[in-house]
Amino acid sequence: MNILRIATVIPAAMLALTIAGCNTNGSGSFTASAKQYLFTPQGGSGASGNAKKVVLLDGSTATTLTVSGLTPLTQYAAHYHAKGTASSSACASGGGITEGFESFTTDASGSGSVKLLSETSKISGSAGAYINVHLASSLATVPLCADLEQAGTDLPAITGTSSDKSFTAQGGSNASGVAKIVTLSDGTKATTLVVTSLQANTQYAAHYHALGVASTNPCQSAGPITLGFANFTTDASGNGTVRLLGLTAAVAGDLGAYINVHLATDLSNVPLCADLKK
Ligand SMILES: [Cu+2]
Repeated sequence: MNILRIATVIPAAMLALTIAGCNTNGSGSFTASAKQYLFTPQGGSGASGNAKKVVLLDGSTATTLTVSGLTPLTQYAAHYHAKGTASSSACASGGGITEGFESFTTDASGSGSVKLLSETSKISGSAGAYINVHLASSLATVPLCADLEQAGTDLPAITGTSSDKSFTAQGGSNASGVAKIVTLSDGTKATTLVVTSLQANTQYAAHYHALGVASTNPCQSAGPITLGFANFTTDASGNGTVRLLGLTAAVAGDLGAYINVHLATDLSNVPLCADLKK
């Protein structure tokens, strides 16, 4: 494997960005380059797949893992790992986890996919040297690894349009925030929620909701959840950030009428809502 490695590796952070026109605040459109890295089967697993990385202009990176040849109907975990010291080869270097994907379950043919929106700086350079896919029930079993120190393959450029939606305080809260929504031409949507003045050191949940029937005002319409963010915890000042990469179709039209931020321990407590129909 070392024979194939080139002396000067290109850090993931240096992925080229082609900017056709950009605006990181408010609304705007841009073009970003996309790179694909192949997964290499580990331990004779016979599995395969790829990791697609798109570096956005707002400091976030969208990663989609597509894998096949794994054990059917089985739960897997995947992580970005930092470069470790055990080997000069990234996949054998034993580095620590820097960012985790949500666990995912393979279909009846052993294929699966998982998406993650990350803060780019957390997975750049040596902080994002490789991605491992682990058996969720036994993390020591690693059927696939993608070496991100390899050059990767250029994919057709991806265009995006960004739109910022303000959160409105609900129920007497004095919190505030913004939902930064980037709709990408590959059928995904990258959403970053930046919220302030919530309760300090407290866990919150957030979801896209469909338009409900209780009101014509989306935030009062009590519609069902269509896409959920990972729970997040505010800092000592009550500020928090959470990111989500999802399929645009899941929140298209009335399926994505509003985004609520809920107290994780009491979902009926909703301090913030962003009306996406405005
Ligand atoms: Cu909700």
